[in-house]
Formats: sequence, C-alpha cells, structure tokens
Amino acid sequence: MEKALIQKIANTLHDARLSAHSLPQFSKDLPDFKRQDAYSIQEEGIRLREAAGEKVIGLKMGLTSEGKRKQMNLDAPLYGVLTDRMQVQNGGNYKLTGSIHPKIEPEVAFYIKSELKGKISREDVLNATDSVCAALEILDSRYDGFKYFSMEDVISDNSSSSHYILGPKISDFRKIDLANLRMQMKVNGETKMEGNSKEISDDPVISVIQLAELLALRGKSIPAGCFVLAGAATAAISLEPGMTVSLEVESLPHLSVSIKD
Ligand code: 0L1
Ligand code: MG
Repeated sequence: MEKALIQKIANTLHDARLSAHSLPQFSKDLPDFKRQDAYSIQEEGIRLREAAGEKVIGLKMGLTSEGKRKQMNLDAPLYGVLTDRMQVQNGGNYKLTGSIHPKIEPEVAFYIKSELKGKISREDVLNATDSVCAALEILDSRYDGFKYFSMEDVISDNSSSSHYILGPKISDFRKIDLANLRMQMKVNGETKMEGNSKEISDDPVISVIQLAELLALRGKSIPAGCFVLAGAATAAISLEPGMTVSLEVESLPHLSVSIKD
C-alpha cells in the first residue's frame, strides 16, 4: 500500500476518534489490504497521538480468547499500542462523552522490566516480568456498528483501543497459577461475565510470547518498562451510564470503574 494511502487512512481514523464519529470499514474498497499495511496504519495513528503529546506506555494483545474471536467473527490474535492518556485510574470515573460505542472486558496485565524480543519461552516472560495485575480494557471502534469485515480494519484502528484501568499489582506472581485464575466481571455488584484466565490464549503468559512474535514481524520488541494487557477472558459488554464495573480475579487485587454520562 502506498505511503499516501497509509497516511490518509490513519488521519481519517484519528479524526473519527477525536470527533466520536464512526466510519465504514476500509477493507470493503481495498481488496488487496494486507495485514502489514494495517500495522503501518496503526503505527502512523500512534505517531499522530505522540505528536499531540501522548506517551506510549503499554501494549495490548486482543482476540486472545475463543469467546472474543466468536463475538467479533475474526480469527487470530492481534496487538495494539497504549498511551498514558488512555489510562483511567482504578476506582475512578469514565465519561462516555467522546466515545462512540464503548465496551468493557476483563483482562490480566504484565509489567515488563526487561526487553522481550522475537522467539521467547514462558520462562523468559516470567523472568522479564516485574509484576502482574488484573485490568479492565475499555474498547471502542471507529467503525460503523462496531463490526469488521477483516482483521486489517481492526488492526488499522489500533485494535479497538480506547482506555484501560490497571488494578494494584503484585510482585509475587510466581506463587499463583496465572493460567488458572477465576475471573468475574460485575456490574453494580452483579456478575455479568465469568471466565478463567486459561481462556486468555490458554495461559496469559502465552499472549506475551505471541505479542513478541507479532512485534518481531515489524522489527520491534516489547520494551523494558512497559505493561502488556494480555487479552480478555470473556466477551465484552456495552457500557451505559450508571454502571460501576468491577473485576475480581482470583489471587489478584480487585479494581473498578464508574461509568458516567
Ligand atoms: O482487545 C480485544 O480483544 C479487542 C481486539 C479487537 C476486536 C474488538 O474490537 O473487539
Ligand atoms: Mg482487550
């Protein structure tokens, strides 16, 4: 794909996000849209955010559970890039103004203390991990109806990133079985989604391995000092004002966010 078209799509998605307007998917008119073109558009979109003063501090894996892939009718994991301005504090408010059709999903996150590059093992991930926490990801899509025709549409849109909430972290994560943690996402105290961390790529550590592999295709790595949202254990739910969404992940401190108009 030509640089000018990459830039044009990135600008269009950036403006759609800023003005909270949805768009038709690009893949409809681009029969030869390649996955690596989509990551180039994503990178251009991140450059636009950096030019506006945002700082990249994290990465996300998406479509890591069968439930999520079925919900979105897409077939493989993907990644996105997270900035400081996307963070909502644990226990804080999230205002719906400025979003298009936001949803929330239950995740586990890793704080990475040393670089992870290319083909790595489970032990490499654990050695490079400083701490772990439960996390909520708020997704939004800049496409009409929060629907995609292709992976390329969603990757271009920074894998539907919008906001995230990180719970308190624990550093003695080796004492727990990260691949078998019960996860309950509640709305106003009532359980709405229930799953297990095993549904995140069979083991959230595997998500981090897959992220390093996907980044290597772009000549990139997981840098020291960033955090990684490993993916959701269940399908996402739509946000409405008045909801307080909390996440309880076994053996990890809980977190919550209140949704406002
Ligand atoms: O974080 C995710 O799993 C979302 C990835 C993109 C698919 C979606 O928009 O739900
Ligand atoms: Mg997610």
